[in-house]
Amino acid sequence: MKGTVIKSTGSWYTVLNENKTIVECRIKGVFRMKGIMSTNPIAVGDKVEFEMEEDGRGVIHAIEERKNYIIRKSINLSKQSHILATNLDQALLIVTLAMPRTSTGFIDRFLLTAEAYHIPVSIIFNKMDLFEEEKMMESVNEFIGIYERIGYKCYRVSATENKNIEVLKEITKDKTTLISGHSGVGKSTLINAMDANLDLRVGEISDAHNKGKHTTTFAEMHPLGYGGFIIDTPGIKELGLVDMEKEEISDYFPEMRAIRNNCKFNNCLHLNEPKCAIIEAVEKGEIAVSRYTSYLGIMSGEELETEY
Ligand SMILES: Nc1nc2c(ncn2[C@@H]2O[C@H](COP(=O)(O)OP(=O)(O)O)[C@@H](O)[C@H]2O)c(=O)[nH]1
Ligand SMILES: [Mg+2]
Ligand SMILES: [Zn+2]
Repeated sequence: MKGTVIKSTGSWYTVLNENKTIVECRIKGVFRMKGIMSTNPIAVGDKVEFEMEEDGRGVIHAIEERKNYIIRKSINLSKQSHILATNLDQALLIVTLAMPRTSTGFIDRFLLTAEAYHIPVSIIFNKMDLFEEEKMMESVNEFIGIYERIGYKCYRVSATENKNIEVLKEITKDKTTLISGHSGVGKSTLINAMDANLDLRVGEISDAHNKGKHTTTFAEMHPLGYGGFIIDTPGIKELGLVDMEKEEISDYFPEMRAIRNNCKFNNCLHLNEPKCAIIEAVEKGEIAVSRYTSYLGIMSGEELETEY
């Protein structure tokens, strides 16, 4: 039988099979992935083959090749990674401009990582009900415009006022979607607004907060009533940064990638080199200063805020 892993707790895997029933499965044999050493052989999103045992449980014996995956690097410097989720169609980055305000540094770091993983991202600006005054709208639009101009799809929504939730349903229908963002931005409220049957707890700080950073966090995949899956990664707001060379980083900033070949030196790092097309674009206001600041921070290896 074939199915999709929707939850994993370590040794047991919850598999939704093709006829929409749920089977608890174990694994048999060794599953190893090319390229990375991971603490978990199978993760949420994996398409697996399994056989039923007499006790009504299953045994997974094969795993389909992954379209993509996201990992979280272990913090203890071992080379092991934890696979958070696989086979994603897209990610929705939930951000807020107040209560709490999501920083451009965090947004840019997330976008960079998703670009490197080849996962398309839409940015969802939640709590828009807080900005109804016209004066405020101006600075809101300016902020959002930075990302719209680069080509990211941006949506202005309010989970509590049920504004623009229909469009979120449209873009998630029949897709596997990762939901990310800081704690408190309204992820659970939004997911509930999209599908009331899910009934996630609002205002709950994830376990990772209480247990500290070293806890292994398992993602969970929720089937949507209207088709598709939502993957929620409790307590994880940052994707593990893929290993990348300094020369590659500007490739993952789409507005830099577009003009990088115009730099005088083909190994230009866009830091202080003469005739650098990217620095010139920042000076002309064609690349946002905040984006370039994020680029410099990432180039210098700066750790972003990692509070949970
Ligand atoms: N004003 C306003 N508050 C919201 C909105 N969405 C969520 N909240 C509030 O933000 C808080 C955190 O929401 P929650 O869904 O738990 O956030 P999560 O940590 O990202 O899952 C709760 O008090 C929600 O009621 C919104 O669209 N507007
Ligand atoms: Mg939540
Ligand atoms: Zn350059």
